[in-house]
Amino acid sequence: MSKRALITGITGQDGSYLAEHLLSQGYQVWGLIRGQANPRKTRVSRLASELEFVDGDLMDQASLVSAVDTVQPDEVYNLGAISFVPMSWQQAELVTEVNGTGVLRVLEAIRMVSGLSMSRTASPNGQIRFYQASSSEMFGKAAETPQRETTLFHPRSPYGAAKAYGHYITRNYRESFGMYAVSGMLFNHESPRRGQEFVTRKISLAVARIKLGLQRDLALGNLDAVRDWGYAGDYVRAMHLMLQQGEPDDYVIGTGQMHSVRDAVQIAFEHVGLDWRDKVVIDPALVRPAEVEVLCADSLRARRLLDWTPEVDFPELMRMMVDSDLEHVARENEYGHLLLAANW
Ligand code: NDP
Ligand code: GDR
Repeated sequence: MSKRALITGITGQDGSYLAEHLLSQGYQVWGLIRGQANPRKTRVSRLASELEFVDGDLMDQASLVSAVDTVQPDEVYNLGAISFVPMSWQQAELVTEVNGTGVLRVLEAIRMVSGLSMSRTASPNGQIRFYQASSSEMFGKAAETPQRETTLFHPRSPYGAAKAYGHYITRNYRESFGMYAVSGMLFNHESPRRGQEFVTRKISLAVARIKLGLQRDLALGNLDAVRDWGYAGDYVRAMHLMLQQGEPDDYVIGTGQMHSVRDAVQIAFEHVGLDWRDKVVIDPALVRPAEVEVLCADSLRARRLLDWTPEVDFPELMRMMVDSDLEHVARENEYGHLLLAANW
């Protein structure tokens, strides 16, 4: 019998790649959809014949219990979140509710549907396995680089602090109720499906528009920020592998390669034969109140124990995103803005 997976955050970048990966592995996949007529549902429309949907919201406990009860999943992947870090200073309470308490609500839904309590903990077989989308933002201003599973957290945003809560409560439910509950501490991962507010996609889209004469320049914040950027398609394989192990545990996932925002800009502009220095302007309003300067993963443990390796490197990833946006922008220019809005 094929396994059943429930994914929160199905309309996001990772949700779509994970759904594709699980379907290719023979899973039956359900996506949690929130809101009335969520317009982002169209983003997974090309999978519509294979995917199933169930209503629910990370803000609403009863809807999560109902979703888990309806789907009776073998695996739950909690990818739903407000994922844009700057928004977490503007709506700190909401971000804490969705990204922090929301994790607790999914764990509680699994606990209730599985009938677990302080006197009845999970047996190793037949239990619902849970994946939490933890983040390198929890490391923040880390005391060591690269960061590994044992590196202390020092979150620099309400987003990072909420993710740290989600991380700890996942571990706590593992230890309290014997649940197979794990966190993937994933470093930045990108793709042509990345939201347009994130820096790599903002760059690839601007480069395409500038190349096609539709935009004059690109405003950015801190060009010195350094990240370990990988490809989302590689990272969803790691999520799945984490739920296939004998014992539940948390893993750091990244490439181990560091690049600055300036590097990203340079690679993208060079790819279309332009000099970035003529096109990039600095907007101080885009600099964050507390920046995460450097992140780099030591994912040796995942490579060894999960047998996971990333396949796409950063220059290749940036070029892939620029090529994809050149196509989208050309079509947008021809047919109007609707196409780019539904760009994947
Ligand atoms: P996206 O921003 O692309 O997607 C976020 C998803 O969360 C959307 O499907 C959105 O659905 C959903 N969502 C938002 N609020 C709620 C809610 N109240 N209830 C249910 N669903 C909700 O994120 P990514 O795909 O990039 O990231 C996936 C997860 O991984 C996130 O938790 C993110 O924080 C985490 N992460 C991401 C990294 C990255 O580099 N991409 C790195 C490390 C962690 P809707 O259509 O309803 O808005
Ligand atoms: P991040 O990704 O905050 O690391 O979170 P983002 O792409 O937004 O920023 C990366 C770095 O680039 C700098 N930067 C800019 N960022 C944006 N968005 N726009 C700009 O104009 C700009 N100029 C410079 C930022 O200051 C930052 O240092 C992502 C999200 O996916 C999170 O959900 C996830 O948890 C982490 O990655 C790991």
